[in-house]
Amino acid sequence: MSLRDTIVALSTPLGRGGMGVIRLSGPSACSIAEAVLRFPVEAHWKSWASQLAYLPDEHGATIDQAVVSFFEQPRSYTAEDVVEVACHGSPVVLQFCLDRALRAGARLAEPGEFTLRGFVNGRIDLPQAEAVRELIDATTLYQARVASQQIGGSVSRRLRPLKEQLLELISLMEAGIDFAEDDISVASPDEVLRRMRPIREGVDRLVSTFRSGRYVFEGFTLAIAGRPNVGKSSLFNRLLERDRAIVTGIPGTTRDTISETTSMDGIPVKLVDTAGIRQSNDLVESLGIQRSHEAVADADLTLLVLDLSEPLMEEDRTLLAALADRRPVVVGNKCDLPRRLESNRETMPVSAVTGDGVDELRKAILHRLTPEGLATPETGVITSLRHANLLRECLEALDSAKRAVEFNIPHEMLLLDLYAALQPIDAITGATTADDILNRIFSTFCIGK
Ligand SMILES: Nc1nc2c(ncn2[C@@H]2O[C@H](COP(=O)(O)OP(=O)(O)OP(=O)(O)O)[C@@H](O)[C@H]2O)c(=O)[nH]1
Ligand SMILES: [Mg+2]
Repeated sequence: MSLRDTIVALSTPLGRGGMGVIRLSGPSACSIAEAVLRFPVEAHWKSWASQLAYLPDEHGATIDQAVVSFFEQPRSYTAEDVVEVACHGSPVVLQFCLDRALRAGARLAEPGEFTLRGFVNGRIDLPQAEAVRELIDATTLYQARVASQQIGGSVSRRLRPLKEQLLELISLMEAGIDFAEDDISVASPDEVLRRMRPIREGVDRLVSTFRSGRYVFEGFTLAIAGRPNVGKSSLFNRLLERDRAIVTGIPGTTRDTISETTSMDGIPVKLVDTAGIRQSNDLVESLGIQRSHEAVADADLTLLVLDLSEPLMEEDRTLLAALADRRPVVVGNKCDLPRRLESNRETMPVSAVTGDGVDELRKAILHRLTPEGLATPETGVITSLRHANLLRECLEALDSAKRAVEFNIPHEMLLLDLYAALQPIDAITGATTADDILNRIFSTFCIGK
């Protein structure tokens, strides 16, 4: 794939619509647009301005009117000349316009190539480019907000000062080794440790945002479990805000697991209603109960539902014990009825029928999953597994560097660890060159003045 030629693509979805936009990017964007379109007066390419044009067929008859916008390099999405042709959104017209552009010398863009060019031309960095896709794929406004912050550079903004500190430390150590005879004092172990600490803390803090960052995009699975008739399906419907599952007063109503997706505070949640768990001789019911156990095992979090209007039963006790190590959120349902269950403070009283306590329950669920609170988009959140893994690699290397200092291992070896810590950061923000380090040594240490 050459990045020199001029590419073209339909930038709006295929199909009929009020408008459709065809985007050209590359050195011949303007001349190709001139070959495809007819301008009433001569085309004038003023950056960040629009002009009217006509799309003629082979015989010169007008097919459509278009508004043509021009973005002169480097102030464009790709940092190349970009021309956007906004026609009416008719698939045949748009296809015709696209074909004409191809015949005039443009190449059909590969998926994501406009953004790739923005990255290759240094307009945006890798996390920003990756976030463009997350923004387009966003299914909740909260996701869009987080992605948009990342397009604005929130990840790099948080990484940059850490990388800066790491580079300072590396330069300091390199200088100590390379220019030892020039009276450059070698950094003391305490000094090295003192400089390493804030870097490690910063990277660690960023990695910890991944937990909630992951939930932002992938959402989480919430299983609702309990013995029969405690109101699991009623609670499922209440959380879903519609009557999806069958509710009756007959224990054993739900036979199979049912799942539906909703959102809590902009986070996608897959809710799973399960069959009430008890000893059963009925084949169908016991198969359903088997599935309940599987649903609980697969879930990120389980709501264990009790019935406050009845004393605690043997089945409740068994479930409380069986699920204890999964730390379920224990819910006391039917709090609207006279109370006959002594529960501890951890049990959240709710009523699936009146809705009492449901808001608090939602909060408790989110709090349980992201105890540090949902990272606000402003603070910068790591949402990509790739970034999280790279940052973990960086932490490991920093830990190994710390051990090297503590064991008084020679600086040459320690430097290897520091470079190993720098590499994954580079893989996110873009590479550091030998010049970056040399320049730093020469500028901050005034060697060879
Ligand atoms: N008063 C009151 N009744 C409730 C409440 N929640 C559920 N019920 C009633 O309890 C009965 C059982 O409700 P379901 O939601 O079907 O219970 P379940 O846990 O799904 O039962 P199985 O599917 O059989 O395991 C129904 O008659 C509901 O109307 C509540 O908060 N208050
Ligand atoms: Mg049910």
